[in-house]
Amino acid sequence: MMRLLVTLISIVLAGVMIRIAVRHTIAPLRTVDLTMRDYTFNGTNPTLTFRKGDRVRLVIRNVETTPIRHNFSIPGLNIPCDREQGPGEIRHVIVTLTRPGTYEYLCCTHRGMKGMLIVK
Ligand SMILES: [Cu+2]
Repeated sequence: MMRLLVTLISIVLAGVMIRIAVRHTIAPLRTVDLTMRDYTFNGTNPTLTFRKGDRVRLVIRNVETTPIRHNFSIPGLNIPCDREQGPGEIRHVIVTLTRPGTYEYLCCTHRGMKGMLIVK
């Protein structure tokens, strides 16, 4: 009887542990490509929309056909300007979006080369 009780309690505890583990599972990494060309991101400076908690990998690529250099940053998310990227160079930025809000992504080198990133 006692052994049965211990077994039942163990099963219930295991279920609770599994439920807690699932709830705290890290969100999958979502990859977003940003190309830099003609002083724009992806040609249109698109608004990028995410949900709170999303983990995002930004793949930022300079695809200019002339020797124009760009430099990516998201000041509001503490993603600083880095060294300038020449044509063909790629920078990866991985960020977890923990705070809802509207943020600006931009090129540090060229004023007006920017778009919005929204976390809902
Ligand atoms: Cu630029």
